[in-house]
Amino acid sequence: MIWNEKFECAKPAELKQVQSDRLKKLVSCVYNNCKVMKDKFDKAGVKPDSVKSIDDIVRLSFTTKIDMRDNYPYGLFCTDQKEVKEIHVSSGTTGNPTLVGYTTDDLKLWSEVMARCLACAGAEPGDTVQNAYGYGLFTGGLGVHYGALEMGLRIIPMSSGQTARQLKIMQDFAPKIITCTPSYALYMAEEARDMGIDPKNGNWKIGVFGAEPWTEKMRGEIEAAWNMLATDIYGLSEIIGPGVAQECPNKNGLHIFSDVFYPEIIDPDSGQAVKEGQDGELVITTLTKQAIPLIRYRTRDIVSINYEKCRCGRTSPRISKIKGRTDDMIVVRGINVFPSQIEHVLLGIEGTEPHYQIVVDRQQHQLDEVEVLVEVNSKIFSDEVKKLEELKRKIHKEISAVLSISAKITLVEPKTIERSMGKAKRVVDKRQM
Ligand code: DLL
Repeated sequence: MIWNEKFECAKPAELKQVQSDRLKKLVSCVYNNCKVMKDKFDKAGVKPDSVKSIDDIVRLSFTTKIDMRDNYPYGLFCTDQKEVKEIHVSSGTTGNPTLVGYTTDDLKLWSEVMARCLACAGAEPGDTVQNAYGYGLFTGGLGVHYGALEMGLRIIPMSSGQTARQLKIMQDFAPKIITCTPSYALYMAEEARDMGIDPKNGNWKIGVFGAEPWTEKMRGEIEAAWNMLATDIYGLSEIIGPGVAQECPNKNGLHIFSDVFYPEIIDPDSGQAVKEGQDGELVITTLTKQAIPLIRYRTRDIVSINYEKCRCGRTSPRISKIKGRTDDMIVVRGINVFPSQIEHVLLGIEGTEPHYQIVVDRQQHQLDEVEVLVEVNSKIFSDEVKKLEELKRKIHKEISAVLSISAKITLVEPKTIERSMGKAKRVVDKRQM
């Protein structure tokens, strides 16, 4: 079913009018309510009332993760904190995390776009969904939860992990829809088989998988393992959380809800639009958000876009699956990891050198493993084993606290990590995705 035909199937001219009206309101709102944004407009020499249509968006400055970090925590808010009803945070590049805040209307918007996603994947009111995205500061769990409530689904709020219990609940309550990261879906199938449960055998029909990159090959494996349709959902905390774009059963791109999240695809170096169908960086403007509306936010995710009407009847543009990133962020078990976060930790620990390498690997159908190779200085290296073990434990503790995942720490001799003349190769990703 199509949750909001008015917007998801709007004629292009009508949609453009809606986008233009919303952009005009947005620009005046941020200019009048956010000093940081006002300064940006003034610096670029753009007067809010000179923005007449959505085509004028290209005259506005980009917003980046650095803006979010530099103005942490409240600098980009356009509303009073009393209006903010919920906050979430996701990993930032260094030090400060990225904060997202929602007013009551922002939470309504989140519920609406997530309902559109679940319906787009094939859910119908009355269906049961087992939600195995993490609940908490990560936006996955609550985002799906709000959308499922809005749609009138029966929700099993499992959160992630507890796989044996997850599988038992799944068998007992026969959910039609499963939501989790694609790697967890594969892992669960493997665990099910080990427990003597045939994952093919169940009521489940639809998976709504996202929060990390995955390939068509992985889709094939998940669909075969679970005997279900595996759809892709995309989103990011800064924009709303999950709910930015979603595949329909045709699996030919993710419908992006451009009446509220206006997409542009740019060349990451020049900042200019690329031609339709070409790969580029996805830039999003949140046309109706209140607490932290973002203008031309550089997601760093690489996609292409297609404006043709889809066979499902939706006219909303479709982005390709995420093809990569323009920065060095990696997503491990749905958690965003920036090498700079690890560097930050190491710089604060005596005896380590700022030379390190992160190795990410995934054995067949297992969860991602992270190993951090850390160079220690020669003085430490000649120390007794006990001291080295202590150092290792300290690094492990601090890195796990910052990344929220447990990484294996390997201390290596001075000068063993390959030096680079250009951009250091901090990440070795061995995953066959
Ligand atoms: O991962 C929101 C989300 C939750 C999306 C549940 C889908 C399902 P963040 O933690 O802020 O938010 O991470 C956002 O994760 O910029 C992408 O690089 C990556 N990402 C998210 N969805 C996909 C996907 C959530 N379907 C960052 N495919 C984004 C590939 C994805 N990468």
